[in-house]
Amino acid sequence: MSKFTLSSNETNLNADICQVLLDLAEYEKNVSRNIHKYNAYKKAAAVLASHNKRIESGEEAKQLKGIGDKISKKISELLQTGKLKKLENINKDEDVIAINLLTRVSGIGPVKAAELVRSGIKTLEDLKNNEDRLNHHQRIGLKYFEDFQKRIPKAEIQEIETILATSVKKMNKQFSITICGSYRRGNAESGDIDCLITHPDLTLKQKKNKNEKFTLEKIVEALKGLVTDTLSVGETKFMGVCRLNKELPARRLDIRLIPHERFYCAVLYFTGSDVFNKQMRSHALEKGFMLNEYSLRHIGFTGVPGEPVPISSEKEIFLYLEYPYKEPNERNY
Ligand code: 8DG
Ligand code: CA
Ligand code: CA
Repeated sequence: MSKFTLSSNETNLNADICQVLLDLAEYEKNVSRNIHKYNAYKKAAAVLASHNKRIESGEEAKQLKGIGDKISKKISELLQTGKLKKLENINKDEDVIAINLLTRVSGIGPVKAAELVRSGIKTLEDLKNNEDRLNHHQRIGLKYFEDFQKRIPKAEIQEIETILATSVKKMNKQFSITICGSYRRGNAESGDIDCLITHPDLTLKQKKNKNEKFTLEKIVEALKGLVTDTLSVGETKFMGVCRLNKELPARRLDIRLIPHERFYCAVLYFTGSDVFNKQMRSHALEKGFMLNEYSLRHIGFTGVPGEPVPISSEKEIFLYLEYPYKEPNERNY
């Protein structure tokens, strides 16, 4: 099973082609570590997934924005022969298989995976016998390997959302939580839960004054019944594990505590998709703005970004950028 799945709600008429492109993307990310090629394959797969017609040839695919010469040639080969030599060779390579497997363990990235494979550690069994080579996050990742492979149904995230909201509002009524990622984009299933929390009194200025009322550790403490493990926790980012009940799998939960001024830029960024974000960012540049997960800033004559533009809703960001507003469920590519 590939790590990458498509986040689309509509029927995908090009699902088989997309899967091949996503397998190639995974290879570029994990093995070649070529982020440009990775992005190109991801983008092409997203474009094909949302195309409401079955693609019949590489030439036809090339007409679509986001599919270049090289990828269209691969689509040609795939459609004409029913397979792709490059992918067949990749899938035969024992080390490639091992690297792809190990990077599925939460906390193991491509570099660590390659290092493990070089020293002969290639299976989950090998990992279990070499736990001393793993850090805390990676050990928990290994422990829940099977569970973390499972996608999370929307209904389950809705229940978790209610518990998260109730628990933090018990601490202070003015806390507000938003679950972003594929869940917010309306997908039927998600890989993990991306939760953002803010509070009107949690401002950048107060952050400097170290307001102890709003530490992430205290929030996590209030979630004891839901959260089962902590992978890592800092001032602004918690990575961990939660579980609704014993009958259900353990789930990956990320919580970010965001200063109020930055909340809407964060919501936009963490809603994604990553392909959509890239598009939006380059559109912003064309309009003379720098957009990231923290802020929207005007780029002056000198090319230096100015002070963050005050933002009080996601829609405002679209307005500033003269970009037609897209509902979260329209941001899958
Ligand atoms: P999934 O969990 O259902 O697989 O999909 P997702 O919710 O879209 O992906 P995610 O990996 O959980 O990331 C959440 C959002 O964060 C994503 O939709 C867009 C944004 N994001 C980027 N780049 C990156 C990145 O490099 N790492 C992470 N973790 N998030 C990113 O735009
Ligand atoms: Ca997610
Ligand atoms: Ca995530």
